Amino acid sequence: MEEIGKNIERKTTIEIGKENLGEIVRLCGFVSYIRELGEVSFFVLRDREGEIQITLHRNEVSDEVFKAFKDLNRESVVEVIGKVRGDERAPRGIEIIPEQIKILSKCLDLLPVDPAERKEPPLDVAIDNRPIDLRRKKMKCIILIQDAILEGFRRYLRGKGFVEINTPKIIASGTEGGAELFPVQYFDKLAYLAQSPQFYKQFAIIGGLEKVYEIGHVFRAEEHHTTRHLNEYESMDVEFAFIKDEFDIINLAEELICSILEYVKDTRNEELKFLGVEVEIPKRPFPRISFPEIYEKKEEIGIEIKEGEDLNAENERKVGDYIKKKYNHDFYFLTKFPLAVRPAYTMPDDPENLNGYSRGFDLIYKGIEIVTGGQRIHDYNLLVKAFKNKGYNPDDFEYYLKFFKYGVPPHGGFAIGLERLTKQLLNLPNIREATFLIRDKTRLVP
Ligand code: AMO
Repeated sequence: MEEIGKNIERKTTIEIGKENLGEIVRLCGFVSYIRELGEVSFFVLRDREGEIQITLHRNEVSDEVFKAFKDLNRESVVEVIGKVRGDERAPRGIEIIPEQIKILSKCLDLLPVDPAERKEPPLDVAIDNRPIDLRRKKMKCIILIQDAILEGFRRYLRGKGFVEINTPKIIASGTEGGAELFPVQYFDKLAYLAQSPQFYKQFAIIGGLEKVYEIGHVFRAEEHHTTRHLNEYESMDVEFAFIKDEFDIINLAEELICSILEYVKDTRNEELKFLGVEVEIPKRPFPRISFPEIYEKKEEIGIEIKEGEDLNAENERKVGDYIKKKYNHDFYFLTKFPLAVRPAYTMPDDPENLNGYSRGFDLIYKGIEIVTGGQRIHDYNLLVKAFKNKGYNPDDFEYYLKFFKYGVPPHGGFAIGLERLTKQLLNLPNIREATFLIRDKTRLVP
């Protein structure tokens, strides 16, 4: 009996269809449902892609197979070798008549989250038990769609000649300003976890790589406990050279976002349908609104803001409502941020004025910031001046600043927060629902 199926390659549930009728196949997965009805019993085997019914007619299966079936319990992991048969009553019109059932690992305890339950578990329970929670179809769909976002990002950029880089996540000093750094003891020195690959992607430009991207974890020691902040998240970074101004970057970001959404729509249609999400490919160009315009139109938009101030989360959403009403668009670029609210490396709109506007921008999607970017300063003297203007001691940033002495192409880029994009695309109320394993202020495990 052990020899049956030894040489059969494993198939997944979606790889088996009516075209396989009569074939012997080997399947592996979890037992998601068991039913015994006298002469006929069945169970449902679930793998990553879907489910299939395994049917046992008492007079068709051996005693050994029937005994193995009697030992099954829900969520145990099994291997089944059997014949594909048509049955219109089975969910996909096919069922498997088992010739061998092997329990690979038995489920020993009551599950903390029921994968078969359509009702959502409370978010805390789901997060605390994510390895099991991931067995729920909804959670799996979210992660599969997130995978398509990453693949769409890579495909578009590689198609445009971008090179993937990987940079250190243990760093000597912050890059984004502010105090959102996690300290780490690095032998006899104090180091930090990277809050962005910002300086390093710029180093790749200085090195002449011209167009680069990086997908990597970043760490933010933010105190915020909100529905859109994590303390560790996946940053999808882009940087490229020989730009005229920030609008070259904005145009690329826009095309990239559309391309990602198209890829998700093309490859994860089933999952989107399950989640009840219709992906609309946004019209280009996306609406753009500058800070000077925001200040000028604050009454029309319905927000309170002083000149030179950043938009807070509520105002970001209100501007989004205004744009939605005016242009019927879910996205908008917020351009010409005041330099005062952007990091020191940001190119001033007017290089003579370090207290005015910048060439930095954000992209807001359904009222939440998902992308930040801008043109960077590539002139050594201006860069040193900008760092001093922010109150930094240039000596502390010597390891970064010194490389700007050797000729640097005009450049810029942006970063997309993967979990934020996933959350907004799938209309999830909390970023934690768009994240496999979570690091937030209260969670260091699992
Ligand atoms: P910024 O700090 O705005 O920019 O981050 C870029 C994008 O990352 C996402 N994001 C977050 N997601 C989850 N939790 C958080 N705590 C969090 N903070 C930020 C957002 C945001 O738009 N170096 C620049 C990028 C650049 O200019 O290239 C930077 O890191 O989606």
